[in-house]
Parts: sequence; C-alpha cells; structure tokens
Amino acid sequence: MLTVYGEGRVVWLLEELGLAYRLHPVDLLAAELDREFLAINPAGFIPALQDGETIMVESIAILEYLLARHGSGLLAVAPDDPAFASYLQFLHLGEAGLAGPMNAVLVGRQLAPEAERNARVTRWARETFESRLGLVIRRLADCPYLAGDRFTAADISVSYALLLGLRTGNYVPGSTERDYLARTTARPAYARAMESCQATKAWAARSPGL
Ligand SMILES: N[C@@H](CCC(=O)N[C@@H](CS)C(=O)NCC(=O)O)C(=O)O
Repeated sequence: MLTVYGEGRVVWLLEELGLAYRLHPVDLLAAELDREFLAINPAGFIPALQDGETIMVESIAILEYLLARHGSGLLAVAPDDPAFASYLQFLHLGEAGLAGPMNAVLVGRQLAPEAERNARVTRWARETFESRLGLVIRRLADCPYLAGDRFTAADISVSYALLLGLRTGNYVPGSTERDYLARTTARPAYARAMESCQATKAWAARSPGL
C-alpha cells in the first residue's frame, strides 16, 4: 500500500496513474505533534512517501520513483524519445527553479518577522522564479505541454509551482500560463486529487482564480 504524507503533486500523479493510496494530511504548523509523520520523515517536511519498506522524501524524486516503479510508461517520456530532455528539464525545473524559490518568496514576504521581510534574498528568489518562468512561457509558445503534444509528469511539476505562486498571491499568471493551467487543471485526475486534498481545495477556494 502506498501512503502519501502531505497534499499536492504526489497525489495528483497517483490519481493520474490510477493507483490506490492512503493520504495522511500533514498540518505543518503542528507537525511536531504528528508522530506517524515524523517517524517517516524526521526532517518534518512534505511530501513523503511510504511504499512497503521504502520511504522517500523530495517531491520530484518521488514522482520519478512512482513513474518508474508503478507507472507502466504513463506520463513519463522514455530516454530514446526526442522529448526526453525537455521532459526531464521541466520536471525538475518545476521544483528547483519555480516551487523552491516560490517557497522562499512566501517565507520572505509573508511568514518572516516584519523586520526581516523583503530582504535581498527574497528578491533574488522572486527573480529566479521569474527567469525560469520565462523558459516555461517560451516552451508553451511552441507546444501545449512541456514535453510536446502530450501531458506528462513535467506538467504536474510546473503546474503545481505556478498554482503555489498564484495561491500565495506572489505571482499573477499571464495569458499563456492561464491557458496552460486551464488545460492541466481541467483533467479529471486533478479534480479527483482536489477532492482527496481537502485543505488544498479549501485554500484554492479562498485564492485568486485563473
Ligand atoms: N525540495 C522539497 C521541498 C519541500 C518543501 O519545501 N515542502 C514544504 C511545504 S511545500 C515544507 O514541508 N515546509 C516545511 C519545512 O520545510 O519544514 C521537495 O520538493 O519535496
């Protein structure tokens, strides 16, 4: 049985793949009280995955693991496919270039004590997000999805990051990204993931729409 700790990208992928899972939602503000979660990830961040004896953290590594171990070729791109490099690049860019920096923006602008807000490092993180976003926009000028004509896990990774920016109020999508997010979030698996991820669903309902 697969158990996911924390809502988000991993649940979306599991719904896309049609895999059964148990979701253990994690309240990050009270994570120190969640013994089951801390036994899985003593570092206290989400997401984490348990698959039998296997325990993993790092969202993109978890996506790659699930695709390789349980994906039956769905939503991944094979190494001999011309789209492989683009797929892999955007799969990782979603976290390393977009969601990671966006989390730093969120902390620097909204969660840090007043006196520490808008430090140089926060502006750097916002600029990093913006420059990587430029690569996404250029790619979407040529094709509907980041690996080309078909939806892949790279689109889950990047869509998640853009939605994080949108919902935290730190990014307003332009028309290219709005159209793209309309495509990716119209998927039935996204709707199922939102039903599973009740805290995210409530957060999205309070947030700006597309
Ligand atoms: N690079 C990690 C980042 C995960 C991350 O930043 N998670 C946030 C929530 S979106 C978190 O758990 N923050 C609390 C913490 O780091 O203690 C990944 O992709 O899994």
